[in-house]
Amino acid sequence: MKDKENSDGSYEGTYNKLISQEDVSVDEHPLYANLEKHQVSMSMVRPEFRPNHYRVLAVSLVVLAVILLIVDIGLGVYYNKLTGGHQTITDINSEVAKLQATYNLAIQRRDEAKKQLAAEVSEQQRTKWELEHQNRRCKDYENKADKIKTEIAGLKSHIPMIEEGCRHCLPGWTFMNSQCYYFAFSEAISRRSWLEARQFCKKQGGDLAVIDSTAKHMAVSELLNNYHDPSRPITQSGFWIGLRDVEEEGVWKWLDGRRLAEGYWNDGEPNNLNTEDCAAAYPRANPFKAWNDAPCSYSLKWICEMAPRFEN
Ligand code: 2F8
Ligand code: CA
Repeated sequence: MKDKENSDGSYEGTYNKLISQEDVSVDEHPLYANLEKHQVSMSMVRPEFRPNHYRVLAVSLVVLAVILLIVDIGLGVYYNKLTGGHQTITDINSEVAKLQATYNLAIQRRDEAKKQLAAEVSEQQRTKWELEHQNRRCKDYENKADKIKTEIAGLKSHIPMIEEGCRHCLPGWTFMNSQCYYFAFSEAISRRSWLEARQFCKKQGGDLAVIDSTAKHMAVSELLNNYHDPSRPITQSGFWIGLRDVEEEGVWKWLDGRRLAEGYWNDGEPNNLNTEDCAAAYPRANPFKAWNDAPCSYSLKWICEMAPRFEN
C-alpha cells in the first residue's frame, strides 16, 4: 500500500503501518506473512504526532477543566448574587412598604393639621370681626361720652346766664351780653315761618334777635352748637333772626331799620335761591360761616331777644 498524504497533512498509509507495527507482530499475523517487512522509524512520522503532543492535549484538557471549574464557580457566584439580589429586592420592598406606611401616616396627619388650621383660621377671623365690632362700639361710646362731656361743659357755662336769666329775664329765657334771649330748642315747639316766629317773640314782649356785634354772634353761635342735633338735616337746623332784604334785594336790614354792617354768611350766601329774603343762623363749627338766606315762608326754629328787667 502506497503512502497517501491527507489534506490535514497526515500520512494514512504510514499511520496504518505504524499501528501494524506496534500492535501486531508481523510474524504472527497471517496477513503479513508474505509482506515485506517494513522498517518504520519515528523519523518518518510528522512532528505534531509525536508522543509529547499527547501531553499538550492533556494540558489542554486540564486547562479546559480549569476553565469549566471557573465557569462553574462563576455561575455559582452569579446564582448567589441572584438569590442575594432577590433578598435585596425583598428588603427594598419591605422598606418601600414601611416608607409608604410612614408617608400615608404623614399625609393623614397633614390633612388633619390642615383641617385644624382651617378651623383655627375661621375662628381667628370671627375673633377679628368681633374685635373690630367691639372697637367700633368702643369708639361710639367714646364719641358719645365726649359729646356728653361737651354738653355738660356747655350747660355748666350757661348756669350763670340761666341764673341771671331767672333774675332779669322771663322763665325759659337766657341772659347773655346784657340781653335776654329765647332759643326755640324744645322739640315740643314746632318750626315756623319767619313771620310766625316774629309773632311768637312779640307776644312775649320781645322781637327776633338782632345780632349786631361779634360778641353777641359768638355767644349765640356757642349756644346753637351746644344744642345742635347732627341727625337733623342742615336745612332744618337754622334759627330765624331779625334780618331781611325784603325792601330791596341784597340790602340786608335789621328789624330796627339799620343796615347790616358785618354778616357771618356761609360760603356762597346769601344767594337768594328761589327768592330768599330772610336770614337764619345755623350751628357751624366755624361760627364765621353760620348764616344763610332762606325763603321767609320756610319753617325753622328762631331766636327772640328782649331787654332785661333790673329791679331797683
Ligand atoms: O346750598 C345752599 C342752599 O341750600 C339750600 O337749598 C338747597 C338752602 N335752602 C333752604 O335752606 C330752604 C339755600 O338757602 C342755600 O343757599
Ligand atoms: Ca340761601
